[in-house]
Amino acid sequence: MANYIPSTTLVERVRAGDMRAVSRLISRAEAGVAEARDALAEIYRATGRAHVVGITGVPGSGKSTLVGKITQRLRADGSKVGIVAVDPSSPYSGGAILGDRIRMSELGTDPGVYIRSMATHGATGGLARAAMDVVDILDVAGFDTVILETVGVGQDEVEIARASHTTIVVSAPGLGDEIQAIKAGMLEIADIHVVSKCDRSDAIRTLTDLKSMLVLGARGSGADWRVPVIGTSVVSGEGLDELVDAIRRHKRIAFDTEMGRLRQRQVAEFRLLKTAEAILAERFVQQRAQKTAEYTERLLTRRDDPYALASALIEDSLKTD
Ligand SMILES: Nc1nc2c(ncn2[C@@H]2O[C@H](COP(=O)(O)OP(=O)(O)OP(=O)(O)O)[C@@H](O)[C@H]2O)c(=O)[nH]1
Ligand SMILES: [Mg+2]
Repeated sequence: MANYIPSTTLVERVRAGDMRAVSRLISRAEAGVAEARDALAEIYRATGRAHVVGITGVPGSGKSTLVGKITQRLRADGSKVGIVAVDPSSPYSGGAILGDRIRMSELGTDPGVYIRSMATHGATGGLARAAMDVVDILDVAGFDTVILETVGVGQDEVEIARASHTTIVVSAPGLGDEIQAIKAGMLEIADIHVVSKCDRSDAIRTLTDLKSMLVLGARGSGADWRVPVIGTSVVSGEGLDELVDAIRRHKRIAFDTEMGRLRQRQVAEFRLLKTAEAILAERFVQQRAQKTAEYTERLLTRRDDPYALASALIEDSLKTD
């Protein structure tokens, strides 16, 4: 390609806040382009400034709508906000978010806001790996806050929301199960709990159920932080300032306390393991084809057992780089 700009060249432009370079490098990170690996290594070393906020909750709980409201409030002091939505059905497109079109399209033309949707199946070599690379790029590009929205259905998605400084778990009334967070294993991971749609009369029940579950579980809070449960409504505006205030307060916990450092250590470990998994899986997929037919034959004729052959297949894929 004549006009292919090497990824390492893009890094300088990303650092300068060139959004075209940001988009290009993000696409390469998402696709797992090998050529981008050195560039992403350089990016990683330059990270550490942005406040990364994970937000998760079952589909339709109001995550994207909240992200829009949070973003507007964070923008008030000039902070730049990057949004990464890990969800193919996420209604972010061209800066517009359904349910709040007018105000979000204002955000969409705001150069201080960058919205990127990642398809869960588009990322080669691991969703977690790709999502965290994208967060890094936005960090280095100068976004003060990077919000990572993942739909709380699979373990992977929930884990990604946890790989942040501050995790928000959204529950909503009227979605069948009263406390969806329990079912999805999300109760314990929250630094901030939100019950959205508090303009609905059935929200009270969701709020009280969640609060009593938290008392029973008594988890997540430490000496420095007590996990708040915040009721919000984008209709009345209730709780939105309180939520943004909690995010800002938790940022200080994340950056300035032992609890925060411990958390970042867990995130680093998660990242190391997820990246290793992604590399392993990638190599395995690339290499296995060569021996698959031969090993299948050996399995079929019962010359070898499936465990021995599978191990051999893995060994083969690790030998070559
Ligand atoms: N009444 C009411 N409806 C809300 C509120 N917040 C969001 N909604 C509605 O809830 C629906 C889902 O909102 P989204 O923000 O798309 O939810 P989401 O969690 O991002 O959904 P997915 O990305 O599909 O998982 C939309 O129809 C919103 O308009 C609220 O505070 N009150
Ligand atoms: Mg959404």
